[in-house]
Amino acid sequence: MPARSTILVANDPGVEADTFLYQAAYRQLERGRTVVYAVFNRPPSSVARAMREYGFDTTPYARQFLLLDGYSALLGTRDPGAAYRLDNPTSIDDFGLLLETVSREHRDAALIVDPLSNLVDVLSVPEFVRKFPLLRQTLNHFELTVALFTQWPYADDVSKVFSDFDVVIALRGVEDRVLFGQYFALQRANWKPGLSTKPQLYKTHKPGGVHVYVPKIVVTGAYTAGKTTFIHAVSDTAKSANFEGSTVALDHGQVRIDGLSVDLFGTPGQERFDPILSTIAGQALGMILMVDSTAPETFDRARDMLNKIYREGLPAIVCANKQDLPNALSPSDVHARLRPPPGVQVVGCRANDRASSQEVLRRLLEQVLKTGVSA
Ligand SMILES: Nc1nc2c(ncn2[C@@H]2O[C@H](COP(=O)(O)OP(=O)(O)OP(=O)(O)O)[C@@H](O)[C@H]2O)c(=O)[nH]1
Ligand SMILES: [Mg+2]
Repeated sequence: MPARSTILVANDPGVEADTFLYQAAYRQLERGRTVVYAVFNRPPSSVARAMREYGFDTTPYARQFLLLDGYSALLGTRDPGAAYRLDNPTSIDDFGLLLETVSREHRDAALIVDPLSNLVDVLSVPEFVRKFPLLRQTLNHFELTVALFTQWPYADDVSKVFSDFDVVIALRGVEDRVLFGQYFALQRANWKPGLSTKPQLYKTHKPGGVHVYVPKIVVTGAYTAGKTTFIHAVSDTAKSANFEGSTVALDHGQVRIDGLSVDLFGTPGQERFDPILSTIAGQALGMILMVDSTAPETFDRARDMLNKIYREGLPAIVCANKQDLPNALSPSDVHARLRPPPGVQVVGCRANDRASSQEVLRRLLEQVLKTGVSA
């Protein structure tokens, strides 16, 4: 991002957005930058508290983290934790003047405005639209501005002000009567015309912050190939329904890796469960085929399972498992015998080793992200 960029995070009501601001603020603190966090709709000290829950503890950065209180004056109170106080939170002009002062005192600070739309709510859309350009100039004094805008169904069109920002990121909900998912999409970045991303589902974690959400990766393969072992090795929490050591329903694991939050679903390997295979694998965003590299007699069965789930374009990887055993075939030998579809790589792995299993998952997730985790 070029210096002095302004980013607008525009969310639909009900879609979690705070975490994006907390995470942005924290990353700036980590880089040694001063962060001015202007908050309009709740007590400023609650921001630091909420950030801590997400794992973004601001205490070590007390001198760099400055809260601007645009809330308390409305209640006639004072927040002792705030460095600045806006005495008239309903005045966009006063806010601009205060920001002028702040930016003079803290050159090259990052500014967070949580939420900018609060000024629309206390003014009116036409007045906000008329007065915003002046405030916009003040934002240029900051090294970076991240402003949140919650898009209530306003009577007038407020999106005109969006074009004054360098970057617009939309946060939307995936709805089917109830909200069951949320996604973000980069709509525009001024310095790179034409750049926009596919919608990415996300989840927020306490602690952890915003993670791109990959709701379904399916792990399949023949009986005893190592699917359950793999899922338990990479997952933070995993559940399996096993009977005498073999999976009878499915394995489910939740993984957090490299800023991603991934749900893994393992299929049983026994043939008697094949009728439910396509149900488990339906709508998968990627698949891992586990094969036991020491048991080439199972490869026909493995290929059969792959064919039941694989469709053209689905990110997929073959895991040549049990590489620690002396009689294991090498990944290239497994490839030669298994003959997976073009573009499906075979990688070696030891499912009982966390790092090795994570490596396989990473390779697959790279492909999944290229394809997009679309809502
Ligand atoms: N040496 C070695 N053993 C492994 C490895 N991965 C799995 N195993 C062993 O292989 C056996 C079967 O592993 P599971 O993870 O239960 O296999 P599965 O694919 O879930 O089997 P089903 O659910 O019955 O289809 C277990 O005894 C594991 O400990 C590995 O990388 N190396
Ligand atoms: Mg199993």
